[in-house]
Amino acid sequence: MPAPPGILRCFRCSTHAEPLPDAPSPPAIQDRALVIIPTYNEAANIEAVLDRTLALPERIDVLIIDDGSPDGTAQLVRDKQAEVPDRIHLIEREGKQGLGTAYKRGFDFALTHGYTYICEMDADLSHNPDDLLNLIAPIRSGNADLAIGSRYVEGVRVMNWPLSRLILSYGAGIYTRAITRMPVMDVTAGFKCYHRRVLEALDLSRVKSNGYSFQVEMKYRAWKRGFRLTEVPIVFTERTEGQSKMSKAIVREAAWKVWELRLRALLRKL
Ligand SMILES: Nc1nc2c(ncn2[C@@H]2O[C@H](COP(=O)(O)OP(=O)(O)OP(=O)(O)O)[C@@H](O)[C@H]2O)c(=O)[nH]1
Ligand SMILES: [Mg+2]
Repeated sequence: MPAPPGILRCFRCSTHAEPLPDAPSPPAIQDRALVIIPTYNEAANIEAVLDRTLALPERIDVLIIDDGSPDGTAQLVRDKQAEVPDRIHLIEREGKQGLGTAYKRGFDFALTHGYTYICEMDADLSHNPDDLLNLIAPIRSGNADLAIGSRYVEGVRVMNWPLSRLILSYGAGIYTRAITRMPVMDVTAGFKCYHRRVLEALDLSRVKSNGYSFQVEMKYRAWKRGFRLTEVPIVFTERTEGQSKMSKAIVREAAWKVWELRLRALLRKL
């Protein structure tokens, strides 16, 4: 039988193989966690987010993906990086390119650097860094492959949102569940933890959505591939500093994307 790529038949005998001396070595997979935080103009929040995450009782490394924030977010990250260089990573991109491409860049980094638990979190403190431990726990124990920090299990847990925003978000869940049958209450949630096997299994080049629909699409693709999703209750607090990047275009993208995903699944072209 021919040796798999990167493997050479042993020259001493024909029964066992040894690695090619110059074959690229796979990333060392360790029991390590990374939280990916995309930022655009989060100077008012980023230091607190970093401090609180790095102070957690379990080690979670941080990757910031900053899109050239004019308010100097990246410089604040670099300053903090000088204090704790081994825990903070920073990727700077030119210009605002959207959440979806930021996360895909982050996933790529996490996989090539051997992280096992790969989380997503916003930088505006709507997501409480303390909850990261509750998101990682079911993945580490093997009870789930993707944990979702959910505003809509065990009641509704959203602080300081106008009713219109709550109706939009909760309504998005009803709409998405009706079309896709995906059994998730908080479909647009962006506070999550993946086991690396989920990201390795999904073909991320097929994920084209960029706003809220990125969050819906990733959950849908993971669920369709048979991965186990679990919702962990969290309290979500509206940002008090900085500005929201929510727009009508983001809502429109999410509304039609759900139909596209369902149709692709039916045609087996997901
Ligand atoms: N790198 C990068 N980060 C972004 C971009 N757009 C938003 N973000 C970040 O993504 C996270 C979520 O964005 P928010 O503006 O809080 O959007 P939201 O949470 O949907 O809206 P609010 O609830 O109104 O705050 C924050 O950490 C933002 O700084 C982008 O284009 N590029
Ligand atoms: Mg926010």
